Amino acid sequence: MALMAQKPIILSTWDFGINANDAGWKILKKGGSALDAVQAGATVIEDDPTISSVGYGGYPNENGVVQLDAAIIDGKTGRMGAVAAIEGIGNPCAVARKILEKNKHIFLVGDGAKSFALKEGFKEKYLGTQSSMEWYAKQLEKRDKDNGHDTIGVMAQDKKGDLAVACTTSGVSMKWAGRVGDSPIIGSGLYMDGKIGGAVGTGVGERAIEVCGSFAIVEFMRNGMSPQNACEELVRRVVERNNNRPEFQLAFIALSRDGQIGGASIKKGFEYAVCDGKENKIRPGTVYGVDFQ
Ligand code: SD4
Repeated sequence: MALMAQKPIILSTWDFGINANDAGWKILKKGGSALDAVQAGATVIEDDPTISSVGYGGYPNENGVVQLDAAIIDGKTGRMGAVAAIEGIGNPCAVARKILEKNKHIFLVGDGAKSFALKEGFKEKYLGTQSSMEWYAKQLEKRDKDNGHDTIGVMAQDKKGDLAVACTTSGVSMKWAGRVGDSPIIGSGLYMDGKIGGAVGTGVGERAIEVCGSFAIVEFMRNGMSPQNACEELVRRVVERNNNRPEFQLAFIALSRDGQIGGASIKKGFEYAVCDGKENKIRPGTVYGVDFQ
């Protein structure tokens, strides 16, 4: 059953989505824009060193270097910005927002993204923490066994009814240097059409890229599906594409222009936080694949 929501609303992936929603809600309740709200939600998670999959303290790649991916889309103007494999900048979502504002390019990667950020006044920062580097040292001994991932994806609708989406991540842990996941790829990790709604994903990005996951969900909604049904349909497609035996997690949440929300995942354990001002609460996504754990 589709879950109805009221304007304004903000929803974010995983349990730490509660903190992202709190930060975004401060903006929404004052009549601020969905775009500012989703950026604020992403930023608070990037800045938290205890969240090991996003921003400062995020999972390093196989060389022990933190390379971050982020993107943001404004449903009101249709503008977007994204960065991938950016090093030494703790707030990649804010860099993506700058790109959106310049409205010349959409996607900057690696060194170019970093130089752009420095030119725009962002400060260089070492993104490792004691605990992330201890974790890395342990991973070197058991390479390929761990596949940690937990992207923050935030979507909001403001009082005026405008929509926005952002996501930010350090990507899958121990990824190859230069690997780009779904999170900064428009249409894969996130998508927003201001007239229809948006979607944002989390999990193993390669599997989301293969199906243009977020774009597909928005197209399902355009064709009349509720956000919940659209997320489930996409998850079903991914399950089928992987011989009906996926051993990875992939999850999406969606928000429609008329304020409905939904969320679905392949495996158990996915949850998302929804804040409508009355409460900021965790909900489980529906599960469509087989749980192998
Ligand atoms: C990626 N999708 O880089 C991201 C990682 C992630 O929840 O979501 N984690 O593939």
